[in-house]
Amino acid sequence: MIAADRIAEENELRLAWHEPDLHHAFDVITRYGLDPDAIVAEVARFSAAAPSWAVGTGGTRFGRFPIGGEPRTTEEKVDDVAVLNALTGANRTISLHVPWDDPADPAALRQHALERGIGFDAMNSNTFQDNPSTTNGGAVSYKFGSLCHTDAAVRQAAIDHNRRVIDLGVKLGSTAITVWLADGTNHPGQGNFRGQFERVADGLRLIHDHMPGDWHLYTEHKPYEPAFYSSVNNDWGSSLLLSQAAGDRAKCLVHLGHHLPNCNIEQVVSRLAMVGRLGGFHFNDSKYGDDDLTVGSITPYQLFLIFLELIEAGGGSLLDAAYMIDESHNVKDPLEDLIQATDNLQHTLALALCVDRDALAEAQARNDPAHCAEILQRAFRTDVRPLVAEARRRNGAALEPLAVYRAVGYRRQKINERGRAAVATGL
Ligand code: RM4
Ligand code: MN
Repeated sequence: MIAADRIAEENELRLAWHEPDLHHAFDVITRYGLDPDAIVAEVARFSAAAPSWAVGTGGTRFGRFPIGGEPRTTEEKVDDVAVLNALTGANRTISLHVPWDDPADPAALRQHALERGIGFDAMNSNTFQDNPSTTNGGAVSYKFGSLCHTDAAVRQAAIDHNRRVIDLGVKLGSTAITVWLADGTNHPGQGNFRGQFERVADGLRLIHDHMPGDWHLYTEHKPYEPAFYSSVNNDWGSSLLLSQAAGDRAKCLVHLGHHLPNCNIEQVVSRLAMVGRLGGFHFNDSKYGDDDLTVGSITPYQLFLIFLELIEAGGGSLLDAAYMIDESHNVKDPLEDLIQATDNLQHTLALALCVDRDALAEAQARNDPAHCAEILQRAFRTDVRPLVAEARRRNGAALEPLAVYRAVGYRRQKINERGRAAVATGL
């Protein structure tokens, strides 16, 4: 762990410039007629789960370049997330992926996390790979799909796996399961669109009905990959139909890289929120497809507009949903990338909170697009960095998280402790 007083000590060194910067930012936002303190409080309230599979390096099908000192167990993944959260104050939960995470003693894992101030976010099931623990001991294969499969025995294995993931999540104190399926086809004519969809809907309903009353199920869509002709849950329309078929406590999850090019994602957010079916979010960024790049690094204005819709959906404060970062860190230190992703999320949330929504509604009613644009631009061009730093400081986290991460030499310590060859489970 990184001790709280070490972080306070680092913050102390930066107060000489933080305080005047913050004072200036407060003046600017007060001049907008908005409450800067409320913006800081809202940013401080925000938290995005860290996925357990992203504390190790990712890779492509061409190779993987492990950084060293990666977590060897789920407990060690929790340790890394606890360090991330100590620095950002905004990653208070971890999202597990089963069977990449398959704890032998869930109660002990829960206690381990509790002692480090980390909770368990949505659980993720995996029926996109064959693993003895998900295929009824290797009796079936997901090569031709899981819940969509033509063979009832395969569908049953996939349902059983999802139910086991829920049971494990209950023991850990999680309250949600995210179902992302690789189900689809690679060749025209290979499968029947309607038959596949109806079988997935039936399976999701059975999984949904296994959940305790306070749980939610999130359907996560993706247009292609690994299926390259058709995916069963390919877009937000299909995801909405599937969540409606699954049951009352099923909602849709929007993953930013899972849309066809040029999709108006902020409008998708508005539609799903309008019908009360927006439940989860996976953040990352992309230039070409599902690139899993750092949040806000490629299309920051789109992210700003998305946050604006999430605030609209929440009636002025951020919509209550399961927020998670879903990236693949191929060349950066995974923790450094997660620090930057979280900072970008906090930053963009603050920018969106700088939009004068009353003035915007008024300008929209007057049909004044130029003034609407001025309102958005004024917010987007505001320097909110001191507000974000202040939100972190109020959470006991670091004014400059990446600098502190480097100053304490966390990666070096972990390479010594866990070994240069330690590689985390995941993709
Ligand atoms: C998928 C999807 C899921 C994630 C896996 C690893 O593309 O984003 O959310 O669980 O990747
Ligand atoms: Mn995802």
